[in-house]
Amino acid sequence: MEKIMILSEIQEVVRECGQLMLRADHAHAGVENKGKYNDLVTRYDKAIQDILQKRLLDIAPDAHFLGEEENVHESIAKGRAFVVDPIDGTTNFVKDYKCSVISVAMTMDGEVTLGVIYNPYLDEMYTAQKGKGASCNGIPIHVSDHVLHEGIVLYGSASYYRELIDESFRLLRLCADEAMDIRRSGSAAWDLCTIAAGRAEMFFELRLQPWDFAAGSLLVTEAGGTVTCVDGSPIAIGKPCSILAKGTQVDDAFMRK
Ligand code: 2AM
Ligand code: CA
Ligand code: CA
Ligand code: CA
Repeated sequence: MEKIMILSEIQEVVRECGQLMLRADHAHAGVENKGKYNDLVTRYDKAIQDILQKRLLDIAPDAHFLGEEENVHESIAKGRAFVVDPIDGTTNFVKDYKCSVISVAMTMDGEVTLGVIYNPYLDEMYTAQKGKGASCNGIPIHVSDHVLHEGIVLYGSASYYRELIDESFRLLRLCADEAMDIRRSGSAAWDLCTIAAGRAEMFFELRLQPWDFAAGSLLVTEAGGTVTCVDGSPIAIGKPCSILAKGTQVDDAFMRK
């Protein structure tokens, strides 16, 4: 099937799922933890993943499916696959903090070919197609060309990975010396949209999962930016990775001193 048609069908289902988030009954969200007290899931995470799984596999029945919830963790190494985070920013969602997104990537042999991220609170639909650029609500987007001294650094601090806190904050301290200001949204996929849209200059977070960064990494690269591991090596979509995304004029060598 034509990629352009797949892209519009993905947007349609993602938009519907966004309506579910906006209409959520937060008093009865069915909040549970997945082992650690701060690793949350709600009935909305599960319901949205179920809808996405069914509808995306209707669009491309041959595809594999990798989603955060309910142990649907198929390999994406070969052939077509969907990589889905039904709600990125679940803690924000539980708090009704209104900063959570739906993230869907389509991959071919482990490479992202389509990325869709929807922020229902801002009604912003981010899309990227490999080799064809990135857009927000149909308008092309570009990463920032500011240097870090005039820039904002976004970060995720991995409070749920206690063993990574010291290293996260060490890197954050380095960023505080280089950048104009610092932000933490609580949604890695949203942070990648923010970099792709040129609203901030650099993002890093240690040990993200494929569903956190698959779609967003294509958005950033198609918007003219760079996405690597924090150590500067190339990212691989099928496994956990510490992500660093940036605009065109950011020198991130200080992160590796
Ligand atoms: P989530 O809301 O889909 O779980 C923010 O630091 C990023 O970390 C978000 O993308 C968030 O995704 C993810 N995150 C939050 N809690 C987490 C946990 N317990 N384990 C791994 N990732 C988590
Ligand atoms: Ca989660
Ligand atoms: Ca996530
Ligand atoms: Ca999630």
